[in-house]
Amino acid sequence: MLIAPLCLTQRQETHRIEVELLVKGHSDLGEVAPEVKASDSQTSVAIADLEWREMEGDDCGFHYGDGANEAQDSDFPTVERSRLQEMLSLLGLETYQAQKLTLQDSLQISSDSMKNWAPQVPKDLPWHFLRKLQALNSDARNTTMVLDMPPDAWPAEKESQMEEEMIYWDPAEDMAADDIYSFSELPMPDTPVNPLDLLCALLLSSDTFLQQEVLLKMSLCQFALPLVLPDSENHYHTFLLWALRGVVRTCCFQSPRGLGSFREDSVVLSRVPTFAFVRMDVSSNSKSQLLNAILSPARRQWDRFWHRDLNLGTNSREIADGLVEISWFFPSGKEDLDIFPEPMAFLNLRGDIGSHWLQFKLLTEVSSAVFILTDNISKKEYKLLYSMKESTTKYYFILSPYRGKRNTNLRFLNRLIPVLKIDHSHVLVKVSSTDNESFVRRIRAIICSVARSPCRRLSVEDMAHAARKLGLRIDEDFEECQKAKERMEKIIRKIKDVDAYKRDELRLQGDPARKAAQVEREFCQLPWVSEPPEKHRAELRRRVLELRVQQNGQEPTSGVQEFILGISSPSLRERQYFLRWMEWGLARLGSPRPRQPPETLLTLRPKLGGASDLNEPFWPEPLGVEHFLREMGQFYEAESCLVEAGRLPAGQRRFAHFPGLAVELLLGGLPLELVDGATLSIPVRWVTGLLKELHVRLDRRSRLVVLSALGVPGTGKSTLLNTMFGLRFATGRSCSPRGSFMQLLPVAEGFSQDLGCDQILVIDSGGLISGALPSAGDRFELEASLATLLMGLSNVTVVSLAEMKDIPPAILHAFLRLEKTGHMPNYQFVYQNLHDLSVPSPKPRDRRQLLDPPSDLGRAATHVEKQGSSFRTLAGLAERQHVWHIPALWHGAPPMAAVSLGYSEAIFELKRCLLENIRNGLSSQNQNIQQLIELVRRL
Ligand SMILES: Nc1nc2c(ncn2[C@@H]2O[C@H](COP(=O)(O)OP(=O)(O)O)[C@@H](O)[C@H]2O)c(=O)[nH]1
Ligand SMILES: [Mg+2]
Repeated sequence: MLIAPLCLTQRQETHRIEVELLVKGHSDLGEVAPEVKASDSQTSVAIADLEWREMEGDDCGFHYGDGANEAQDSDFPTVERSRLQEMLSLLGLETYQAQKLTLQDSLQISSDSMKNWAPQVPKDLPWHFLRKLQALNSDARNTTMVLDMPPDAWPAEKESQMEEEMIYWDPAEDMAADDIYSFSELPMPDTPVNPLDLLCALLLSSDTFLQQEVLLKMSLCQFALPLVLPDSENHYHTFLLWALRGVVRTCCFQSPRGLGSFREDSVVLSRVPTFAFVRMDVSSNSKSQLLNAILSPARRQWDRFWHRDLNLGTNSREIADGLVEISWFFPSGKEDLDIFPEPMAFLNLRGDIGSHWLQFKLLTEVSSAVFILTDNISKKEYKLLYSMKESTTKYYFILSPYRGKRNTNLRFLNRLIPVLKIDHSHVLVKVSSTDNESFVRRIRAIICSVARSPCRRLSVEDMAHAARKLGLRIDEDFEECQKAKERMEKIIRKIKDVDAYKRDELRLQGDPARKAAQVEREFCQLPWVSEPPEKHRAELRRRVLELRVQQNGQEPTSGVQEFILGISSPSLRERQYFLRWMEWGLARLGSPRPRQPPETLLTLRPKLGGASDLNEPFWPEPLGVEHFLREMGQFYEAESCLVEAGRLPAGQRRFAHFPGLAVELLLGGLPLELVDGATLSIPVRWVTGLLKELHVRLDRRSRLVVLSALGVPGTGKSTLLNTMFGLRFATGRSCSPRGSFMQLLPVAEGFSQDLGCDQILVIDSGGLISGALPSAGDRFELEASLATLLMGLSNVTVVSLAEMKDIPPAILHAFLRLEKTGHMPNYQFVYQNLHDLSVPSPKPRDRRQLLDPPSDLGRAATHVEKQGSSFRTLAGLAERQHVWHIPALWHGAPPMAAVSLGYSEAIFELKRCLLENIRNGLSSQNQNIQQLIELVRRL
């Protein structure tokens, strides 16, 4: 069925006639040129090229280009080449063509990290984008600059365009003559760069890891993601498979029994119906706006796809034509919110299909349906689409016909209908008088019916196969990455059952490690008991040594050896690829991973937190890279213990190089485990080894500030740290790792003098502190001592709390213990609103009364007083406290929600405050690594 407006004005009447003509199939097709002969072979590069060459012969006015063969075309128009060069130099990115921008570059702390600066010149734009994106700020795509830029920052082309405009300006036309003078004084347009150009230029200047990070952050902001990155300069378009791999989504799947379950998976793996939206020649309807409307729930417009109405005065695209973007819909399981019943993907090709034929071909091969928006279907468009006659996708047209071309449109459209095997219901007319809402509803209905029918369902991985066949470059297809993947597969193939693997292959972590940790803990607690008998000490020492001898008698198993080979590859990039592959490979082991919404987790915790068995995990720990590193740590620990005890000559050490390997990974951005999540203890020799190695590697730049986040799991600690600094702590998984992890943030050389340190060591306490009550006995003791340890190491501590919940007693306890020792980190209490915006949160003033930290402190004091601590300390603590209330993370309902601007801005303010405190030296003395090693040993 065609869209036939119900109530017709005179103008609409014209369209009605068109519609009827279309339905009846009337047309005169006499003068259509001979059909283009396509060979029987499958759609291939050669045909695409042949087709457009044939068309070139016609008097078509302009030529369809960008056939696949352009990829090899050496005399590609030089205009294109210079356009990219110009854009890169305008944005200050030309230096990153040989040596690409890396993830570590983007993490550096500099004076800019503290400023909420707005870009002033085009060269600021990439950095502005990266910083805003790192902070998950939905404003990142805004390319508005605050000041006029110097004229010499303008690209030559634009200047000449402006000159032309000045010369040919006709003052008599519609401007008074003296307006010409004011014209020359008008400020330059405030957005000289199209945001899509900025994105393309930045991605072309970034290495694959930074690309991955950019896409991950963009997905959290719910921006559409680039799928095919055009590069006209090098005549290579890149399909971004690797870059998309890191994007993980949680969504609700309807089980056959009607129960919704949450599953977490990488977006490149799920096979979902895919709908492509493309423009042919010109279209008065905006594709991106239409897509945004289709994807936005009722009354809440969210602009996933950037479109020209978003920023005022935006320039046209210079280099981003040919970009294919992808966005997904994921159901939340709440019927009233879900636009579609199942996950779907949407593709958007920027630019016209004739000039981006290769991309268009790809889309027709991977989509369940293709929507073509156009105003014109003339001979050349007819021929173009005729060549798709073998295509098996479903085509739909969205027309906004020019009056004058009505008949031509109809003629060619009617001929296309049998060619593309469609009927009149596939032709929709949208003119300015069409009611937008009902039009969007109609498209959604079409999408739903296609998805219900047996349609093509491809994953992004499948799409990459198709792209490879068409001659596109896949970002994963090079040796280092593939070698790393093979190594990962070699390890993963052997893992049939995670528990059995942990037991058989990661042997040192089992009982021996747990027992050793237990005995060492006892040993450490001895000084608290007055005058322990020397005999007891010796006995404990003997037991530890026995266990370590046992451990040291083992050999690393084949899986561990393969892992060690992977991380000791001489190529830094191969090592990094290997780690990422391992992370994903291991994450998929138990997949599809069931997941509980965060709210459920939080309510479950108090019960679990009461568990008194220290070795009983709160939830099963998934197998991760940290287990392999932990195993290495145990080998090192056992060996060092024997060397210390004189039972092994230092010359016979086999694992002395392990800390060096791990530190390389830390420097490359991998979070390293500090407190072992299985034994809930610090492997002291291993950590000391790591820090010593770090000291050597950092050379003279090793002044360190330690910043930690403490709190109950699920209160958003990791999300907070990641948003604040662009780190990679595991978040949101129902079974995230239990141990605490550290990551290193380099401070820019020019800023370290000002900040007073060269590195910031960030510690995420993970799932250590469950909120156990003092009545939980040993469990509480353990948590309190771990909290003391982490806070003792820190200069700055963020205590993350859920609104309406008390401060975990273990943390309060740690405060009191530390007060006694005289070390007190600078601390901030952060209350996180763990509900989304749809649940009204208490107003700030009410909250203050609801959550009264002093009363929490009072309660804790009652407990601590028993141990002889004074209430005065606590009162002092309460006075000096710093309390933050962070707005809800999500704007809307996950999984379709974007990070809220309020959250992002609040986190930025907190970051600024923390850095300010570090700079002002409010935190206790900044230390070097040597002192930190001392602290670890002492605490
Ligand atoms: N509604 C809401 N959810 C949050 C907030 N912060 C984190 N989350 C979600 O809560 C879950 C746990 O967050 P995570 O950072 O891993 O918490 P952690 O265990 O304390 O490190 C994740 O799914 C987050 O997306 C918040 O401020 N509001
Ligand atoms: Mg966490």
